[in-house]
Amino acid sequence: MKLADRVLNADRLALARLLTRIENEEPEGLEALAELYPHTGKAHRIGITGAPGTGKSTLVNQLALHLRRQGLDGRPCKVAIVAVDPSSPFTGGAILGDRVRMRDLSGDEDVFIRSMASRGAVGGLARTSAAVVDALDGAGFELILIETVGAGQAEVDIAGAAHTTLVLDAPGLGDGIQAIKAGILEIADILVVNKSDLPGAQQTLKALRAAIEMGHPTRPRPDQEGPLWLPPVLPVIATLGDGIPELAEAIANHRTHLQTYGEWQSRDQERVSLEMKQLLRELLARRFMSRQGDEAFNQALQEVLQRRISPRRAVERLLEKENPA
Ligand SMILES: Nc1nc2c(ncn2[C@@H]2O[C@H](COP(=O)(O)OP(=O)(O)OP(=O)(O)O)[C@@H](O)[C@H]2O)c(=O)[nH]1
Ligand SMILES: [Mg+2]
Repeated sequence: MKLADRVLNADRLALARLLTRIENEEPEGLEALAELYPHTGKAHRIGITGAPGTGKSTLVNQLALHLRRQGLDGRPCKVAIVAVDPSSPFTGGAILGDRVRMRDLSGDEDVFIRSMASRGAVGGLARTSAAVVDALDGAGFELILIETVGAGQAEVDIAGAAHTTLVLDAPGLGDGIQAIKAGILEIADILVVNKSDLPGAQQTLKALRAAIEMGHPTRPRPDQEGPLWLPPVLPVIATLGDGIPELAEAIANHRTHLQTYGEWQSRDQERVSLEMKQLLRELLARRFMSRQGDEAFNQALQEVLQRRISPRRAVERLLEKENPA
């Protein structure tokens, strides 16, 4: 049976193999993904980001456990976890959490966990993680939790690939100032103050709520159809699972909001459009290099380094050679 068909038949081993093929950009993986693509579009993609050590993995584990049992509408569902470039191994959070519950999760047929390392390629990371999430969507996982460390633009891009983005903060990180600085507050649909068992949690909650109210006018803007979504700020203790049901409820509310005001479709469209533009750039550049070879490029590069022509002019000339007018 073909790889894509085995994945559609809920063969976990085939799915694991497919994801590896996709990550390595092997033709067999890209082929299978193309076959799976018509089956995608059903998953709710949920991004989880925040500074290193804020408890993302611990929270993702607890959330997966909750969603596995009652989904967002009280019905059990299939949950996938994608940990993108975790600075600590994904299992670290799991092992440090509630051991009994984690064992439940790891033996669960309806939960699939995948860690991805960036191998240094920033654009490549965004691209392959998008493809991995598509594959999981096609494989029938209805809720896909995507954990990324919120430290730079690449992470913001990956989180931007979600329908719902959770931004985690924790007390002792400077009352949310770090999150605001990193520019990740703007991408938050839901803010979580994790480690609410630690001192300072109340201040962090207050600071984030104030920041959200300052940044989001409560009056609807004329260019938007529905009312604005005001990101809730929720206290959670991921290690104990406290606040997880409330978090799931907030995600369900956000989903209803997206679906009611057409934002679900517009977010999907924006995500796919960005992905296609990025692919177009990459494939064109790759095609160009394979036709003209490095030599033409290096020659142009030397001319630029000698200040004879500008980078812009050099690229224009290379393109003219490719497609003489
Ligand atoms: N006190 C307290 N500690 C927590 C809580 N949640 C997580 N931790 C601890 O915080 C540490 C980091 O947790 P992780 O879940 O690995 O954090 P992370 O954000 O995934 O970390 P990276 O992936 O390395 O960025 C671990 O020691 C957890 O046990 C919490 O609610 N309260
Ligand atoms: Mg982690």
